[in-house]
Amino acid sequence: MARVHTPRIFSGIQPSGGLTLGNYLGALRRFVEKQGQIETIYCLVDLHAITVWQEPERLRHQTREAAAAFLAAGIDPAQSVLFVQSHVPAHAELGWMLSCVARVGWMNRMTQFKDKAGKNAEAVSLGLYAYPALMAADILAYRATHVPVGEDQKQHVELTRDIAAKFNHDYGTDFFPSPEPVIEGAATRVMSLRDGTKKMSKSDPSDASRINLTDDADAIAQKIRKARTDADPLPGSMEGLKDRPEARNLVNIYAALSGETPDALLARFEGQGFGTFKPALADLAVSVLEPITRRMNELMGDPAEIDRILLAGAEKADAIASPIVAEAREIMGMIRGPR
Ligand code: AQP
Repeated sequence: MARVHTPRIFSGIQPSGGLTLGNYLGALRRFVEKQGQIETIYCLVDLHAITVWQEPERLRHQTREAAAAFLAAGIDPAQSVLFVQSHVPAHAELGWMLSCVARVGWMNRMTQFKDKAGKNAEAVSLGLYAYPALMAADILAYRATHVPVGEDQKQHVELTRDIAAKFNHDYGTDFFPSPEPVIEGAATRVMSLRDGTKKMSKSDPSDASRINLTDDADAIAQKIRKARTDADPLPGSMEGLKDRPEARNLVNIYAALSGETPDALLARFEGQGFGTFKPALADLAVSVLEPITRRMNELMGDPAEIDRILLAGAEKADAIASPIVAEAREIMGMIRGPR
């Protein structure tokens, strides 16, 4: 009989910069919603962050700040495991083992690598290329069954399924589950405020392209006021925004923040211009984000407490992942070692 895998969520965010509204709506807020419904394991993936250059002091700051964002957004360390990837050696170890299962041809199809490497593919780090194998290890080290992510990470979760299937097939086992990407809500792909065809990203060189979770009310209002749009009034439904990516993006952000459907929102704003819509969006964004930013600032006042929470989380994560990776080693034919 095929093995039944216990439902378990794993997901992570890279501390490769300050978290954005895209990370919040596409990932963090949904991580909080899942808490209590199912076992939840959340990770600050610093080993992924170093696939591109990180100033060491900044990386430390960004990792603590990302932890503060998780806690401020509502992740409760008593209900979820919250930890830093590099604190649990199982990730790097299984990452190597799975990079021997994954095929180069599969990696070559990863669109995020192509986007990030651009014309510079020969000069980027080997880690950036191998990133999806490490991400597969992050998920499979916990035998997670569900992975809440934004749209941009769907391909990597699908690759994880391929790697799990090949491992299971090659070794004649059903050891790893086939994890499902969970992509839900109105904001699975929040776009840049400067270019509606580009994803909002923490590493975009333009700060005006994104709302940071550390931005104050004035900065949020100013970025929304200056967000690129067009001069046309809003239509009565999303159908009318097919060729207006910037307008569509702002409507999706509003809907995700207010919990309405985009169509219901447009029914309210039909015929109005961005002169009316943008201030309403700014007020809404500030009302949702300000309490989170305030709490983040309070938490950042006590970094030792953040470190304590993360170390306690790492112990719990290690207790789950380490025996799973030991068993995977044995399946692969390695002699049982000290761990
Ligand atoms: N713009 C976005 N809209 C919706 N979801 C998003 N996510 C990221 N950007 C958006 C989701 O956030 C989670 C964490 O992402 P990540 O930190 O692992 O890396 P990323 O996807 O590459 O995000 P960034 O902000 O663009 O980081 P950099 O600039 O460092 O590459 C994922 O679930 C992601 O889908």
